[in-house]
Amino acid sequence: MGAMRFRTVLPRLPVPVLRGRLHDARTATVVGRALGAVLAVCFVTGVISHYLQQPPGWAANVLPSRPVWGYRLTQGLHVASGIAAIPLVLAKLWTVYPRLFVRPVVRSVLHALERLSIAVLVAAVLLELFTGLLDTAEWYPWPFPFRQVHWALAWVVTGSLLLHIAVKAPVIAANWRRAVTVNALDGPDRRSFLVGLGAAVGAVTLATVGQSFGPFKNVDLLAPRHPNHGPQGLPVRQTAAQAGVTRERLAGWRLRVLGPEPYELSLPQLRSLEQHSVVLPIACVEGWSKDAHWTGVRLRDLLDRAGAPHGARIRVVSLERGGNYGVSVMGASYARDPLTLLALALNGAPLTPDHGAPARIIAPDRPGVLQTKWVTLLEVLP
Ligand SMILES: Nc1nc2c(c(=O)[nH]1)N[C@H]1C(S)=C(S)[C@@H](COP(=O)(O)O)O[C@H]1N2
Ligand SMILES: [Mo]
Repeated sequence: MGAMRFRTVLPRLPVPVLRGRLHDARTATVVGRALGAVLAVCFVTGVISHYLQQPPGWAANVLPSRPVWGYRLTQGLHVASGIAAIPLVLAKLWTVYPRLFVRPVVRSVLHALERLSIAVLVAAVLLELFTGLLDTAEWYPWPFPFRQVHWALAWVVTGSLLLHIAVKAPVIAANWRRAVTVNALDGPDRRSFLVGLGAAVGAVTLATVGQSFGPFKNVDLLAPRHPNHGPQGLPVRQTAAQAGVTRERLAGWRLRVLGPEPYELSLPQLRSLEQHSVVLPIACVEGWSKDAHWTGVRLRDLLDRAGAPHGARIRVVSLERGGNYGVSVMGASYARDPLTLLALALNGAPLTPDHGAPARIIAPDRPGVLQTKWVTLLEVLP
């Protein structure tokens, strides 16, 4: 009896009937392949970012330190493609959402599995883009660790996306090219939709990419960082005060180098060593980056003096206690690179406390989080 009533009520639910060209398979295919391309770039650059930041043991010493702008480019692309994916995902969902209301809800086991995989894909991709976008603004209003969850979700998105593409392959293939027989009504509505979507993608990209791409820095209206804002012409993510690095803690600073022949240096002693100047970017995982002039002592000179073997990895320890950035490990390819400095000066002036005074690491082709500030100890690892 109850079931009967239910059955008669169901069809009267206000189910939207949206069958126009904006919701057809051709539009879904055109938007979907643009989204697929953008997500592929985002995934590949994200994997690069992950392994540069946390290299697996075998890779630690062989990661390339060239080109010096490599990470700057891949991370810039990662954040830009992630941002571009947001309007594309929304447009894709809008195009296909009438399919949410197809009846019967499930036709078969296979159909149920397909719907389930799409639910997983949609949930994962929305959460992935949302957490990534908020990370660019350093905003973490959730109880889980960002990096691990963002990494795991990337695989969920990629797996369910590949499954989705496989299931839809016939539909995608059939709609890849524009139908030859275009009826008189076909065209303008779809074209305006796609042009509008392209404009939205262009607008969010233009308004944010300036945080890493100099020529657009004056229009980075939506970017959380402006590359010119900050002391000494370089942004600062975490100030000395925020890191708990106080004047008292910096007083009496010395650099300790632990290796086969350990030694200590005061700041004047460090300044009396051979100084080198390099132009290298800081490239933050959050998507901003900026070139700067750095002057200091070559890390490899400091390591040679401690009798470090050429293949050794180095642990770099900051005065900063706690937090995620106080210690970094550097593989041999970076440590031996002539461009890698223990920098004492930035853009022609001694480092300010916010930039890691008196000494910080700057190395080519490395994520910003590993460019440790307020360095007090270099330890040659066995
Ligand atoms: N000790 C220490 N080193 C650090 C940081 C930090 O917070 N503490 N920030 C890192 C990050 S995330 C980046 S991008 C670069 C530049 O950060 P800054 O903007 O805080 O100077 O320095 C890195 N080195
Ligand atoms: Mo960073």
